[in-house]
Amino acid sequence: MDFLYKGDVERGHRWAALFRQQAPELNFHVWPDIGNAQDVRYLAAWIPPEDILGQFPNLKVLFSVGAGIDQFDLSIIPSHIPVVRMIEPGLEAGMVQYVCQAALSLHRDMHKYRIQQKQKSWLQHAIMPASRRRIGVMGMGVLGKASLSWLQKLGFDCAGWSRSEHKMDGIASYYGMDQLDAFLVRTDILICLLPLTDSTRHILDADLLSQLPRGSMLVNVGRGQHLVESALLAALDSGHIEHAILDVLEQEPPPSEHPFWEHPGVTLTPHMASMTQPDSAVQVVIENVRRHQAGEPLHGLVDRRIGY
Ligand code: NDP
Ligand code: OXD
Repeated sequence: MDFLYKGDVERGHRWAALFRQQAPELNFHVWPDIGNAQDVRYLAAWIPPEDILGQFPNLKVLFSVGAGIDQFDLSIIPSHIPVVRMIEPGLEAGMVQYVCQAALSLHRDMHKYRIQQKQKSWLQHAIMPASRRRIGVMGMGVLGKASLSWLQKLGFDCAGWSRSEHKMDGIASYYGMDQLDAFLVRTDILICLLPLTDSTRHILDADLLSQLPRGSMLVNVGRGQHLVESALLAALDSGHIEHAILDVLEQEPPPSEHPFWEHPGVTLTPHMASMTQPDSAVQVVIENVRRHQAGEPLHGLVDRRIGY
């Protein structure tokens, strides 16, 4: 029975070593070595191979190497093949670190100090207590909730928004389109941690940004396609949005002429907010393979009706 990995090759070799130790009964292959395609039962992919079922007719489970599954076209994956997203502690820890550093950096005006240094300007800005800084996280899933609980520990005034209702102690919770406006008007730093689906594509548009208070700030760690980039540019140029930290963009990497590269109101990072960590992820994946073989429910099973 074969397990095929298609993603970053260096990390794939670490997966292979861990599989050899922890699940020696599975023949593990790192793409482009696919072994005998007929024997592949489990595939973990970041960018999926073309014609998955044509190539691997006996596939039983498709795993995403990451938390997102928007790289898969669910319409061409037969419904008898479960699609599983990545939920693992290393990925969660990385996202919490990124989100907290982004929120702290915006909260403590680091974007202003970076510009001031270039201008040789030694100027202090008043420190606002964290309890007065209202942070709003879109997406109260695995990563959104973990981030919210650490932001709360840092003393921020936190709220979350999701599709269905979630309760977290001390965190204001909003859900559904009806409550989006109320969530936005109380948000000074907006953090997008949504999955990309038909309902969330381009959700960060001119209308949504206009509902944030003037001078608010944005962190996008979901997907580049959540954001209408021209709307953000207009909001930055008018001063409505003070600064944006973007880890994900519509096109990655952006072309050299993209205005975000040089914009003083934008901090870019190359889609590195978090990464699946082989040492913790492999344990989770092997556990899921064993669950599948025992006919038990899989952790992180994607609900195809809602697309995440
Ligand atoms: P989850 O599936 O655990 O959580 C998704 C959350 O989004 C849920 O709370 C869900 O609501 C909410 N949501 C989905 N659709 C809507 C909608 N239409 N309206 C309102 N809320 C909605 O995902 P994760 O937390 O594991 O991951 C989130 C995303 O983070 C990934 O899909 C990926 O795109 C991104 N990511 C980015 C990384 C990076 O390095 N930049 C790294 C890892 C992930 P409900 O709870 O009601 O279902
Ligand atoms: C993910 C990512 O979805 O890294 O895991 O973007």
